[in-house]
Amino acid sequence: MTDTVKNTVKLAHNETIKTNSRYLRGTLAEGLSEVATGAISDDDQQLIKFHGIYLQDDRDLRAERAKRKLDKAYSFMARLRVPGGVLSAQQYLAMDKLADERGNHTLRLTTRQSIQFHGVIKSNLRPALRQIDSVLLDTIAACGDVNRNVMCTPNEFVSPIYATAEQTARDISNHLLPHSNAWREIFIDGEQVTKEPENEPIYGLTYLPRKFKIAIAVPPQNDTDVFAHDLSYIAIVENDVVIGYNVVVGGGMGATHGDAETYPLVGRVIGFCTVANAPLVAEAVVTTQRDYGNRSNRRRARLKYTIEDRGIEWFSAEVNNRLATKLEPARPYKFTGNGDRMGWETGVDDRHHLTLFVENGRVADIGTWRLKSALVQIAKSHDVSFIISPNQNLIIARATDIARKDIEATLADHGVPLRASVLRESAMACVALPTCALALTESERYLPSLITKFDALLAENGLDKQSITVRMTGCPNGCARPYIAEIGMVGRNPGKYNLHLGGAHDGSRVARLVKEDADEQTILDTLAPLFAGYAKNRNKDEYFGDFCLRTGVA
Ligand code: SRM
Ligand code: SF4
Repeated sequence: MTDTVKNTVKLAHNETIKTNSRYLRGTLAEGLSEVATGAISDDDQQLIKFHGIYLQDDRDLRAERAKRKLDKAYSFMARLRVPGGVLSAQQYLAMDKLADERGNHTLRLTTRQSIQFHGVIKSNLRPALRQIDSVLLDTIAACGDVNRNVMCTPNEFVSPIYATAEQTARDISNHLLPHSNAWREIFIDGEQVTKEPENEPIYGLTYLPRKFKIAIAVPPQNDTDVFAHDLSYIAIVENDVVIGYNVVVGGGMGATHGDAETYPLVGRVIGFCTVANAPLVAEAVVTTQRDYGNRSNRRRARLKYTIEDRGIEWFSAEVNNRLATKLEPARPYKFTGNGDRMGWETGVDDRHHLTLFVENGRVADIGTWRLKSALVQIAKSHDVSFIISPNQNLIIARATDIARKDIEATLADHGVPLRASVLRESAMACVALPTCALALTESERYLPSLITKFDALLAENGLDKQSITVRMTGCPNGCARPYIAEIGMVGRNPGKYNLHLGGAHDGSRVARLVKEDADEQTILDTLAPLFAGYAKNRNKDEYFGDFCLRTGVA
């Protein structure tokens, strides 16, 4: 069944690209050696994603360069595969160096616990990937029609519960890793090491119909937003031991403005599996999607639509048919929120762990705020680990009592506050302009100033300590998971956003569209009376999203 595609309608062009790619090689090696252009061919642009890389151009420069009849300012974005987001200090230092030597001098922590390097020009791409390989990291399958970076509630050093979950994330990631040797051959060794034709036991020649995403959460935190992914696992803990996971399928955020056939959905729980069985459950879900996913219309090709079209009962039965040990009935669980555990916490080994606020995941030195330099100094001075959180923050893990004091002093010396306002800490923005080819408007560069205005409104109403999730994206693809925020803003046109309200505080409900194409003033005018009403009329412990729903605003 592996290489058989069941659809009889015309296949999407990407299917032909994959079929002809010789397991993800295409003409990438030749294209990367071509010095006449900073770009690569259209088909190779699709293939290179499977290796964690995108061709981009600087959109701030597009109009000016077009006027001067110049080619676009091309560069590549590379994304790490780092399940659960865990890096050693040595690996972090190598990534920082890479950003300086080959990228745009910043590291971008992503909403899926990875790091992106922007601005890598063609001649720097292979050297950059060799630097990544030299510290035993890679970018394999960080994008493309395969399983992506597996997310997990951090952090494995705090307790054995988290350690079990992180290990499951690594096990699933390894189990679903493509077997093709193309990444090493094209970017690292520069020659074909594998003489025999490879095969992809799980994916087959045509891989998956579309991207595939997996996350694990350890309640009460739903920091990884388990309801937003193709497949997720909710850890079930008894007597301080993870006994297994509830399995969630069919979540996804992406939509297209004006296309009613595409929409965000939250996933559904279909059963429980043991820890040992988790990778096999992933294989059963992935192969079901491989065999039944839509390969003709990429907009309808995610798992959520396969389940919508065929029904959750059919899907559950199909997955169980593929499993030697069937899923058991789901176990009770409770989430309280989908943010990170901000600030310091102490683990079972008495080491200290700091979840440091990093606005929209951008690690840089800007004026007197020198986060990038501070992290380098910390990595060089202490035996710590770095863990990217599911909400674009950074955990500095395993600090001793002495290191903790020094880390605080180093951050203060570099003008880096440990914390921000409650609202800012609960906010996320996707990258958008100037690098994202799909952005319709600003996100990362705009949200910080808008949060300042929201903060002022909240303070006027005595709500400055109230946690409310706010998320913004520059287009409807939903990279910062805005549709499940309590306040979601989705880019529609330059300076205009669709305003969504009423998502649940724990990320378990899709928010409702309340205003279309709203500019900043409209958004502020909509929220000001709502915040005032919420301050006066909310029920005890009622979250803002629930209030919007109860009072009919959303
Ligand atoms: Fe995303 C495409 C950035 C998480 C849904 N996403 C893109 C691209 C690669 C644009 C492109 O295709 O040319 C963006 C690159 C921008 C840039 O310049 O860096 C991009 N996505 C990101 C990141 C960096 C946002 C961030 O600010 O952190 C996140 C990287 C995660 C990672 O490390 O792997 C990122 N993207 C997400 C998420 C959130 C998640 O997975 O938890 C989603 C919504 C969940 C989902 O997939 O349903 C998401 N990205 C998309 C989509 C819509 C997919 C769909 O089903 O329709 C696209 C467009 C596409 O695939 O065609 C997209
Ligand atoms: Fe780009 Fe849209 Fe994703 Fe933002 S949501 S990074 S604008 S694809």
